[in-house]
Amino acid sequence: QRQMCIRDRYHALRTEDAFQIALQPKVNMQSGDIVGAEALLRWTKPDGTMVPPGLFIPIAEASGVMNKIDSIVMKKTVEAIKWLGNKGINIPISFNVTCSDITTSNFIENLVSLLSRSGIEPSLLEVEITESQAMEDYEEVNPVLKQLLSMGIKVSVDDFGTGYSSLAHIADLAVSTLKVDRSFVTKLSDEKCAEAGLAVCEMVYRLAKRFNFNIIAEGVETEEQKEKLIEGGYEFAQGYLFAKPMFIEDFEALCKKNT
Ligand code: G
Ligand code: MN
Repeated sequence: QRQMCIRDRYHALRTEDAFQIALQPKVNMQSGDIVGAEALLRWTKPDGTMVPPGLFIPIAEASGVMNKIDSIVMKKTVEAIKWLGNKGINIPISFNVTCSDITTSNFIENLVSLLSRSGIEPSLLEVEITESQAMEDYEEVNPVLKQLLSMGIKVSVDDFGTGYSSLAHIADLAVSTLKVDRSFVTKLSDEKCAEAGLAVCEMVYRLAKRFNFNIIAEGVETEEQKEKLIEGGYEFAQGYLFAKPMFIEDFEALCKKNT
């Protein structure tokens, strides 16, 4: 079974087309406007079946091809920005990186050459790194994030609130946006821990305001969560309540419908 999976994967990597990205909208909760999107990896096997990321990412990591996959996502994200731009849709699209990715010597180099070849505005590109990854190797990662910001690329901290060690560095963290972790949003509609969830969401909101970060809530699934977030001052969110990740043609249609 596992053997088969690895062989499939090599085949997929050679073709590259087996990997697609799906785009999940980021929205203004009040107006419903789509203000951005996150690119999420999808793998279609040669037989046409889709393999969920939860299954293939651990395998890719274990077999040391995660870097290759991440660079495919980066390339496809830039292609998506260009494709949407040609249709008159100019909104930032983010992709996820790991700390081992961005601290390799050629990450910035690759990105610079990709950007210049594509001709897209750097401000339409956004990098997401999890809080725990950013903090694990803070001394090495933060300078790279700073470099991205100086190139005009946006940076988001993903799963914010789960790696509390970042409080030590919050003032110097080179990022534009905090993405409040889904677990806190989920708690907002769970009567057993709604109060704790709200307290964390409010605290992160104040932190963001105090240190001039943008803020977005992830994993919003219910109206109740949305209402509480709006009450807490949140403007932007991402989650199944608004839209699931979708292929680019559907994303284009949704953007067109919303304007
Ligand atoms: O850690 P990160 O935010 O990059 O994770 C994104 C993952 O979360 C994707 O796999 C995406 O499909 C999933 N996701 C996005 N919105 C929701 C949501 O509202 N609920 C849940 N359970 N998962 C979500
Ligand atoms: Mn993410």
